[in-house]
Amino acid sequence: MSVLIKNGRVVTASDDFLADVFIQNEKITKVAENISLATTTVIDAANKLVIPGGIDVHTHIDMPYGDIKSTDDFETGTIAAAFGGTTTIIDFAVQSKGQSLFDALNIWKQKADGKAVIDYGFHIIITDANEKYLSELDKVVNEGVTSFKLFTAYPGRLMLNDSDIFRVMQQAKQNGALIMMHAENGYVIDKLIQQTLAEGKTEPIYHALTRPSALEGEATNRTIALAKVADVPVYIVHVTCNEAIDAIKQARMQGQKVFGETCPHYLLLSEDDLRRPNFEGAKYVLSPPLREKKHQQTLWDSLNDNVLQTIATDHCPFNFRQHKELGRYDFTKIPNGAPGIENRLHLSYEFGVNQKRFSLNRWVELVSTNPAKIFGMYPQKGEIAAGCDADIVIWNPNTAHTISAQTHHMRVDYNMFEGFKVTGNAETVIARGEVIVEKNKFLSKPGRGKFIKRNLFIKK
Ligand code: DUC
Ligand code: ZN
Ligand code: ZN
Repeated sequence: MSVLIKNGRVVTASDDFLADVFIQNEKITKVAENISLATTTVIDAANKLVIPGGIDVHTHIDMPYGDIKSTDDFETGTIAAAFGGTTTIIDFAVQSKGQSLFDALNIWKQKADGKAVIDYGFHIIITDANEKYLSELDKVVNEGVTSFKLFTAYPGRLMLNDSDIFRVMQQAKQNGALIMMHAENGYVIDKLIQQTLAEGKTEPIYHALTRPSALEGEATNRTIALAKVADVPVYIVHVTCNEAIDAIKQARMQGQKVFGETCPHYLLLSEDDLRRPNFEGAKYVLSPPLREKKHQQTLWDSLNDNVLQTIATDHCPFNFRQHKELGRYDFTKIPNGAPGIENRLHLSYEFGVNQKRFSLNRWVELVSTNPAKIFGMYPQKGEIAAGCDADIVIWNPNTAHTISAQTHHMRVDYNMFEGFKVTGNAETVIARGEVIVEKNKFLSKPGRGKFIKRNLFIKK
């Protein structure tokens, strides 16, 4: 099977040129002017951008949460991702306490197998740093799971103490894996929550008010200090605020290998959304919380200045009806998380590129190339060149649409960006050489996506 993309404007993290792209057997085989090879499928990309498929390195699909689970499974979630121009995701397998890392990984592999329509990898969330599981780390890395998320929040559930965090970092130092951190001070947050509920304050806004940005700054600083002593690189997930940015910037200026991610909701929404009437604020309950607007400019600047390197979604959808409503009388019972997998490229293109906050090349770098590089998939993914996987989005920069739950493909009953107007859309989406989305139609089948064995962050 072959595909020829004619007359497009090829935009990568580093280049911007007019060329044709030839695809054969899942790979890009040629990028050049005026290719005239025989093919079964020709796509005219005149006046459109030809970019590497988006890579979302932060999703929670089919994730158990108390008695419920996130509403997208690997079929619905990855179809929605594809409609938005994302052709690879990295989801989080969660280790329960007392569980082998391999068991956790296998559970998540089974969730994805036969369902995912785009390629996927896994990080593992380590919640039990018992030495017997740490010894598994090296073996899991050999299976292509080369990044591990830890938490400084949620004591008794997901949190590791500083000495366990340090032990995992030491193990990563030995095997070359990348440590990712959810950085918020869990002990202090839990105390604030206890005091706030005791005062009878139960509305969604208190989710944000009990998780102040200073506590994200503290935990980010602490994480960076521990990584420095362990001498490992560290990736801070979902960065939201000035205090965390200051910590990352300082460390990077001193030459420490610290990377950071933010998400569209921190760039475009704020604490004010949690104050929406009729309990609608619950739609915006996620962690770390949405912040005051004053943090947004810093986040945009950091994406431009390379203090932050990636935009991911933290896609973790729960329905407003029935799920979010569990917390109508107690904000701590509102399931934590929100949908976003479908709109990452739309929003970052509109508010980043169209509104001149960063360049077209930087956009590609933030949503595709850097995620591939940091998470061990480059140049297989995140690039347009001969030999790379043919994961390509033909982006129409002129298509305008209004984001809405009425038209999105995510299996959830609301969209945080309802009513946002964006220009730019993934018109044709090619995943390993197969056209899977064309003009708002999904053309493929569940189960075509493959597990990607990722390389180490540090080559051994
Ligand atoms: N952290 C995440 O990354 N996602 C959902 C909730 C959380 O605390
Ligand atoms: Zn997190
Ligand atoms: Zn997350």
